[in-house]
Amino acid sequence: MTVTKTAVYETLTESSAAALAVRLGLFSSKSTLTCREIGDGNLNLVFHVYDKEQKKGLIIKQAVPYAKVVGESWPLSLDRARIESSALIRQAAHAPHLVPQVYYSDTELAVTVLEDLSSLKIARKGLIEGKNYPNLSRDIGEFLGKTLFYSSDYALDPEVKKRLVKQFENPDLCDITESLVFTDPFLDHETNDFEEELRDDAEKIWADDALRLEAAALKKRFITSHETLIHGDLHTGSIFSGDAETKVIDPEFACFGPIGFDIGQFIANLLLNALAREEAERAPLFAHVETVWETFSRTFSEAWEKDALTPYRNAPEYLEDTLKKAFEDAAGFAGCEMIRRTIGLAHVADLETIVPFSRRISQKRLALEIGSAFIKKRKEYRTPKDLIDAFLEQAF
Ligand code: SR1
Ligand code: MG
Repeated sequence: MTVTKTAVYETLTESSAAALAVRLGLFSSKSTLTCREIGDGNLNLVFHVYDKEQKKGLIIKQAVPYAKVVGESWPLSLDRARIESSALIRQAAHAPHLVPQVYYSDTELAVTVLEDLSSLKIARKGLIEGKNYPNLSRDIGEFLGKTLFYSSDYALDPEVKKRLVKQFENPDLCDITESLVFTDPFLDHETNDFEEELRDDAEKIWADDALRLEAAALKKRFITSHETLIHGDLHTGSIFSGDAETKVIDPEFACFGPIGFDIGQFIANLLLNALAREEAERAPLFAHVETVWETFSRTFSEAWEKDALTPYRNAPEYLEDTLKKAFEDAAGFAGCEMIRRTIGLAHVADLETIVPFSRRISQKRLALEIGSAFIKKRKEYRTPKDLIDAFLEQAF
């Protein structure tokens, strides 16, 4: 992997992206390339460059200096490209089979060149089509167990950890999460976006002082708890899945944060998909919720027993406490994610594609109720089964 600095930032086009790939020596100048902009996310340009003869492709991802989903009125630092490639490299050190390879990155052009994963599908899309991806939660649990342990204080020399916290300072993208996940959905804010039919439900949230207080406590935890390097945006749109493979992409929101954050976001997005499905089709999602926690806690515990520093390694009660707190946090963060994906700025296709409209509204209403219960009752929950029971209590 090379990191270079070019002179000037300019937004790539399909032809300049293909030319860049040739200039970098990733394709021969004689190859006939196709290049398409395929980005359907909220923030970046994504180009798929493909050589039909060699059957070889790659992805060029470029950050633009504003949030694409809103427009140029929301400026955003290009530094997220550096954060993303650095996070991918750290994650690859512990879970190389679960992240795309980085071929090249350029901090000035805000470009990352990545392995082509187009033989796989974005997990959210597959789950909406009814695919169940049997390995999904086991792979994500392993990814989380390894990446969250090996960037934590339990594994890192304190000096190294302090340097890493600085390296991964990500104020612009953390601000998005702080506002869109923890703040705006809990008050009558202009960024919120929901159907008029949900106004009473939104107002109920805005008037619920106990809920708002707990959401504030979770926000404070996200901001102040620098436990480990988190992915920061681990929803099912940040995962490529196939029958046998899983790859976690897009860690541009990476920062030091609480261990439970990624776990909670992943679980919330599984449950949002479950809400979109008929009851008879939900069991695989519930199984994923159980498996991701079991695999995460087993992988994290094994790494702890093998590699935790003194004095943590010989303190099994400390490991137990750490996992208990991570679970409680995960339940609360999952609740915030379910609420913000329903009435906040950034929605999810799982809920948006529910038909007919009346069912979409009733399922969104359930998402708000389940999310609120997760936030308020998170300290009572001990196992994934408790989360599923809380879901079923509302969704039956
Ligand atoms: C303005 S960005 C909106 C959302 O898209 C990203 O994927 C994050 O989830 C963010 O909150
Ligand atoms: Mg993303």
